[in-house]
Amino acid sequence: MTTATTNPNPYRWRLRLIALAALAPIAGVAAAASPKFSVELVGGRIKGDDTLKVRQGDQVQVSVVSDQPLVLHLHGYDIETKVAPPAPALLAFKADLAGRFPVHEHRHGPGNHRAVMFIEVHP
Ligand SMILES: [Cu+2]
Repeated sequence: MTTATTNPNPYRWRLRLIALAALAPIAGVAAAASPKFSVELVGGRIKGDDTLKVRQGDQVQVSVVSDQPLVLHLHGYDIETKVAPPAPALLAFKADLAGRFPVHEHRHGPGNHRAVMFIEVHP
């Protein structure tokens, strides 16, 4: 006398595992990127494009060289970075806030508070 055994189809489980494995790379794409920029300031003015574009959530790194000492102030995020030539300075932050933010230069004396570049954080 034989007992009937339930026979769960092993192929069905295998197919589910394949489906999960296929989804994993898609989840990876949504992870935050780490964009890196290099900018050069001459006389407090940027050479090239004055707008850096990143995505919200990115870990952003901006390497800055300048021919004169100054302090960069990223408004909105309220981050200050001192630039002391000839060493490059690093402005690093996590782009949590979306929007267009000016980076000011702060130097001693009047009239030295103006935007040298902009950082656009796109949602
Ligand atoms: Cu400022």
